[in-house]
Amino acid sequence: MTTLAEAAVARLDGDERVIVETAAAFAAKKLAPYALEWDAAKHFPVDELREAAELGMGAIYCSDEVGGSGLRRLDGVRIFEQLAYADPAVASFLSIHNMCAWMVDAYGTDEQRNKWVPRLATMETIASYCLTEPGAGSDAAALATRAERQGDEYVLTGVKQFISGAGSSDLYVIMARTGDAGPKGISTFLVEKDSPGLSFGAQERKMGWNAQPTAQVILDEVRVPAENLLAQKEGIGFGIAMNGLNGGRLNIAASSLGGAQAAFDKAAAYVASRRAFGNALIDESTIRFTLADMATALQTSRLMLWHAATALDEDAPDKVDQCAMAKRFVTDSCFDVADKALQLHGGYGYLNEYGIEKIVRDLRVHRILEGTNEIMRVVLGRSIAAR
Ligand code: FAD
Ligand code: 2MC
Repeated sequence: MTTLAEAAVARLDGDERVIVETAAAFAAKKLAPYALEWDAAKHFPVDELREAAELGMGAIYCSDEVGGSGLRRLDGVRIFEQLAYADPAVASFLSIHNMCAWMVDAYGTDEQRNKWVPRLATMETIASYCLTEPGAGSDAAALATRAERQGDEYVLTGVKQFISGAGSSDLYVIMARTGDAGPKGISTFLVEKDSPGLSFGAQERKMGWNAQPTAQVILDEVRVPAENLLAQKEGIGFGIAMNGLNGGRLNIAASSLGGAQAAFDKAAAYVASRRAFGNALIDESTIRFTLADMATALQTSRLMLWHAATALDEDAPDKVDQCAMAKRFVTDSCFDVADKALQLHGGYGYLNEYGIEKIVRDLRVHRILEGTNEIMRVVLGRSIAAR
């Protein structure tokens, strides 16, 4: 049987298909067999991430002139769907690293790009994105971390909350205040892990995303050379952070899609073999209707993501709206698909060994991070009201 996901891939042209199949083969061999083990052990698979980077997945849409893969956002969402089919938590971390790499490539000076992007592409340097603070989550422009210029250095003080990769990553892309209150007073800094004054909070104990660390990043008068101010320009950090998140939101949604597709495939196979009341469960019309709705939600999500990714590739005027809409719709719909897949497994879906409950746990947070789904509605609502 050809699934809708396989049919969508089969229609791609030669190069596009090779990219997707490469990601799928890597994920099936290097991630899928270990996903449950890494979740249980809270193991961050750095070696496998570096192997993914060897295949060009460390800097997917960075320019090839500085070591990136030079691919499109459209290729990116297809890659993250395949990786997440095996492990949404690992795929999502790689998506955050890619967001950071893109921010350096897109906004860095030539010196910054030449220094950092090649190492980010190989993942010799792994990066974390630091926007959220204890007192500023959805209202990100209210962030309080300060960066004071002192001679040829900046001194950073503050706390970043919920940072994915914290403690493991080598480079922290930090949004900090150099000016007045509000978005225009924010700048972006590249802070290396061994900087004196930089420390990390205790690892958070989480519902999902256990194959990657999450902790506070604590800055106590961390001195960084002025050359680490991204773009060598103060006051544009909020725009850099938001533009990074447009693509990040799509990749997180693609990770939801991959996870949900895996849950759907497991459920479809399960109800075909499970018998009750004298028949296979798949012969119940209500179960077929459920599967039909789940398949429709997956395909709608995929098409919406491809459309939004193309809007980003083309720098379309409505790209922010398209990304917000896709993030909201895909992460909600795919969570629902994964939850329905769990339900179709009955009590077995609740057991860890079936691999469904992990997917549900991992996908739940996609409705919260990289901008909550309420904030995605705020973004869209503002845009509709301004028309
Ligand atoms: P709040 O902003 O306090 O929101 C609480 C609730 O109020 C939410 O439901 C929200 O939607 C709602 N709400 C807020 N404002 C409005 C409004 N105007 N209208 C309607 N509803 C509203 N951040 C990083 O910077 N880097 C990371 O790597 C990172 N990784 C994360 C990993 C994990 C596992 C988690 C859980 C979070 C991570 N985050 C990261 C933080 C994440 O982006 C924030 O949790 C998220 O943006 C929400 O912020 P908050 O938790 O402070 O919630
Ligand atoms: N793309 C590009 N520019 C954007 C943008 C986007 N998505 N969103 C806002 N901007 C620009 C906006 O156009 C404006 O620019 P200008 O001054 O040139 O007009 C500027 O940023 C300020 O925007 P607003 O006036 O809308 O600012 P406000 O503070 O009212 O609201 C809001 C901003 C709510 C949209 C923003 O704070 C937000 O997205 N919050 C959610 C935070 C978030 O997503 N956190 C994720 C953390 S990372 C994470 O979770 C990981 C797992 C890595």
